[in-house]
Amino acid sequence: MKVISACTQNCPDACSCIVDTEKRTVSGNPEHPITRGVVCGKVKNFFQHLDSEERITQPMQKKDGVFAPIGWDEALDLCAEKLDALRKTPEKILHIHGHGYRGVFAQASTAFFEALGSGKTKGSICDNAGIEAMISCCGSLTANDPEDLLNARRIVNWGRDFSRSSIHTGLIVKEARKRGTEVLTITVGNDGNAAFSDETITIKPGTDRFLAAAVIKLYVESGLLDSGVIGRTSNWHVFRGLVESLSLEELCAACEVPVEDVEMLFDWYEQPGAVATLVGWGMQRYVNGGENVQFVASLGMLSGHMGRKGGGVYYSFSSGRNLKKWQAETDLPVPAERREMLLFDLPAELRKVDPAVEFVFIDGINVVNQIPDSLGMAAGLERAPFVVCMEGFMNDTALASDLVLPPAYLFERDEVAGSWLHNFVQYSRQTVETPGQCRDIYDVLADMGARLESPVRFPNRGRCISIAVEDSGISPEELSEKGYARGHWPMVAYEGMRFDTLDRKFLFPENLSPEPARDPDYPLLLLSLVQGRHMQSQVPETEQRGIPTVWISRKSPAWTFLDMERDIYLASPLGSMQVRVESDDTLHPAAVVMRRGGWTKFGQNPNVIIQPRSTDMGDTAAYYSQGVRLENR
Ligand SMILES: Nc1nc2c(c(=O)[nH]1)N[C@H]1C(S)=C(S)[C@@H](COP(=O)(O)OP(=O)(O)OC[C@H]3O[C@@H](n4cnc5c(=O)[nH]c(N)nc54)[C@H](O)[C@@H]3O)O[C@H]1N2
Ligand SMILES: Nc1nc2c(c(=O)[nH]1)N[C@H]1C(S)=C(S)[C@@H](COP(=O)(O)OP(=O)(O)OC[C@H]3O[C@@H](n4cnc5c(=O)[nH]c(N)nc54)[C@H](O)[C@@H]3O)O[C@H]1N2
Ligand SMILES: [Mo]
Repeated sequence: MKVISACTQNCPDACSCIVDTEKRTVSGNPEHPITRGVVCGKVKNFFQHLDSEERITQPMQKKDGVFAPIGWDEALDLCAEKLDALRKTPEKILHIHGHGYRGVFAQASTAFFEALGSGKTKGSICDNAGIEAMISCCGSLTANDPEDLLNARRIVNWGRDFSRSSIHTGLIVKEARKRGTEVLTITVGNDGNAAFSDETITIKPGTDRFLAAAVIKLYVESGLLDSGVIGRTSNWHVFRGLVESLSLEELCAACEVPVEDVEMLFDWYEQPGAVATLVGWGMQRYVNGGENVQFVASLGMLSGHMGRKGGGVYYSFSSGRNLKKWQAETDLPVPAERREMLLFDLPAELRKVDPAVEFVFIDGINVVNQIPDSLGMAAGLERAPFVVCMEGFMNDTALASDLVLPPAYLFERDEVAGSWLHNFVQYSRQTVETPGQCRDIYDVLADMGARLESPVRFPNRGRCISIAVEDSGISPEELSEKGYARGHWPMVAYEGMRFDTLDRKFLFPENLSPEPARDPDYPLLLLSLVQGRHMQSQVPETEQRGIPTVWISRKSPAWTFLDMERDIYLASPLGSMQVRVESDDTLHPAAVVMRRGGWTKFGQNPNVIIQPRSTDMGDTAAYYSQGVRLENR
């Protein structure tokens, strides 16, 4: 049987899927305007993941370092007993929640621990720096509809990878190109964008703000600025002063882009016709990541392309913007204050908090694997008396937990989820049976909540959905029948350059930070980029054998002195790991690329050597500012 469902993974594209329940295969829904009949590798093969022999299908408890099966009743009673004992000191409970699965029922753990008033994490390991940057300029987080890219005369792509993490944006871009749209990509290299681009500019990692500022400088000098556009900005005189104080040569040197390429980029923005600007998530994973995004957005604005058809600056939307939270309807009051710990710096936070954390609940995140300083994180969980995680594989986080509860995954549970790329809401229908004793986390937490001395109760599932869609204009019936429904947002964001700031005008950044001084012992930057075939760390164990590969350019200083016949290590001040080195001459010479997601237990996890570092905005992990070196041993 073929059933329409949808992907709820942590990916902007949020695809409408057709599941063949007998063959256990997935294809893209051809009717869906964004999915366009295509799903990516990670979803196409999702049943291999679901049906894997590596999957945990019953609750497991660790005793004396060894995991053994435990019944659900016993497991949930144990949790309830421990939570009851901490009910008067909820700060000793810590909820660590990630976006590993998205949607209305995915809010269950957040609602549950909010009702208890437990500690929680703040900041982000994903996209907050860019979000804060966009909000600082525009007053809100929104963009033109992705289908409006078809109206662009030119598209400037600042670091999205159309071949891996932005497949469906890539499909629209491909169609736009057939209709005559031209595409320029700005990248650090090692991406699959060449096939989608007419021009490519290679940039030094983490320095997009200087390139954007250089083009803005050319605008100021050209006298071609539009006074109507300037009138829609609030601090032009300050920004102009900042730009005039900068030298073009120094800006070009800082981003290592030749002045001819800066002039070409200026022409791309300046020639007649609408220009759409795409902003990737890679450029904000640096200590000045927020500023990088602010300057790119400022260029999109100043060149007159925001608030118009075929133009705009695309970062992302909130995937929840069409779906209201149902948390308020749990029957317990929401506490005014909760203890918060920085997610990207959790190993240090856990060491210093007083009183110490005694109960940790983890879901939707492989936290030991995916945050910086993985070994520090594992040690932090080791010190906590009781750690529970909702996880279907014996990954780094499960290994560090005392109790592992097996969840129902995508296609095994009902969900309603939005997207951070497009405006459709999808109904992710359960299409196959849940294996073994796996359970949906909403049911698990409702069950756990009922066992507490002072119970936590959720609204029923139907009520959760009706609350979720009630303000969106989406009918639950349409959603259920068709599998998706469009949320009501304008095709053009900030039409007429009316922003969501207080004065409705665009606010420029007022500071351009120089690149931070780097430790000369670690001269290369480690870029731990996404892999195309898998979702973050959800990688089969069988694909994690051997020594992991890194890529560098043959122009990299490391290429000249490394002896490829001997063992090679990738080292940071935090530690080192053995790697194999391959060449990729599209890469900037300062970069070392390792595809992220490998596990610590297989020696494949870059986060073992990545130090916790914050971006300038949004308390986000600045993974790509990690200095490293390659050495023979
Ligand atoms: N070195 C380095 N590390 C990074 C980054 C980087 O650039 N460099 N970037 C990061 C980014 S962008 C992100 S978003 C984070 C992602 O980090 P994580 O959120 O840890 O991502 P995943 O590895 O996909 O883990 C998601 C978890 O959710 C669980 N899960 C999936 N579906 C369901 C479900 O339906 N129900 C339940 N209960 N659980 C489910 C899976 O079992 C999995 O363990 O990692 C960050 N880590
Ligand atoms: N297949 C697959 N798809 C995914 C995911 C996955 O794990 N697998 N994860 C999802 C998630 S949670 C996220 S956040 C997104 C991440 O999506 P991306 O942001 O695309 O992924 P990253 O690997 O963080 O960033 C990589 C891109 O940024 C470019 N880049 C890096 N540094 C710079 C820079 O300084 N300047 C410029 N101009 N470009 C730079 C790289 O060349 C590369 O193309 O992908 C989502 N989609
Ligand atoms: Mo992410």
